[in-house]
Amino acid sequence: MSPNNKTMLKLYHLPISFNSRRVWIALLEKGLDFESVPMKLNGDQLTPEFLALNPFHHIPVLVDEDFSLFESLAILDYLEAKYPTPSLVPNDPQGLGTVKMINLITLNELLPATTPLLRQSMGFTTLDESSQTKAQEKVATVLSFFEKSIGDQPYIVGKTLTLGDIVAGTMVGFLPMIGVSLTPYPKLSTWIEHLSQRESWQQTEPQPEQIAEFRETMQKLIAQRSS
Ligand SMILES: N[C@@H](CCC(=O)N[C@@H](CS)C(=O)NCC(=O)O)C(=O)O
Repeated sequence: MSPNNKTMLKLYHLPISFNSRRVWIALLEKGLDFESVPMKLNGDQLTPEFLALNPFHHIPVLVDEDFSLFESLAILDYLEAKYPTPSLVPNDPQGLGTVKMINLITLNELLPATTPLLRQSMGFTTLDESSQTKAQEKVATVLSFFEKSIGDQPYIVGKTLTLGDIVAGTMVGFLPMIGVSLTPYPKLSTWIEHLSQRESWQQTEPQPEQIAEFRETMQKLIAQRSS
């Protein structure tokens, strides 16, 4: 057991989900021991036991003894406050605000812009030309902003790894898999290359069979929700 960790944390997650991968990486980067509870989202998120943890039936959920929490960004804040070493947030006001901004841009701008492209790449939908262009333009706006934010630094905010790298880096690193090239963004490409050499990234890298299984599960979920 890590010296940081007196009690066993429990993470309900789906290893391929961005929303849970960011929490998983933060736990690894902090050297925290935790029990992994892999979910399939094949209905296991709708059991009374899971709904008692999260009535919105979403992973990830973190349980820390008698306390439980959902919403990945809230979980990251909790982990930082409870297990501050090593720190994953800057201690100056500008750095802290910038990390928060990067995280919110990722969730509020990049994720919605990416979703139609992801659904198309998984074969769930076919976008018309105008929707495709609109989605690509929105993604490009975020990537250009991130490219500028990195500048000549090794990480997205400063000289050390922060939650900004974990939240934005896991999503940006996935974009080539859905047909978004990072070639026009040399600084982002170097940053992703650098992040993907970390043990926490390698340990949590989605595997092709998990992607295939996820595709099938999502197809069923979409069919159920549209019927
Ligand atoms: N804003 C939430 C989003 C969580 C979320 O959407 N999780 C998806 C998987 S990526 C889920 O659990 N879906 C199951 C369902 O909708 O029933 C977070 O950041 O934790």
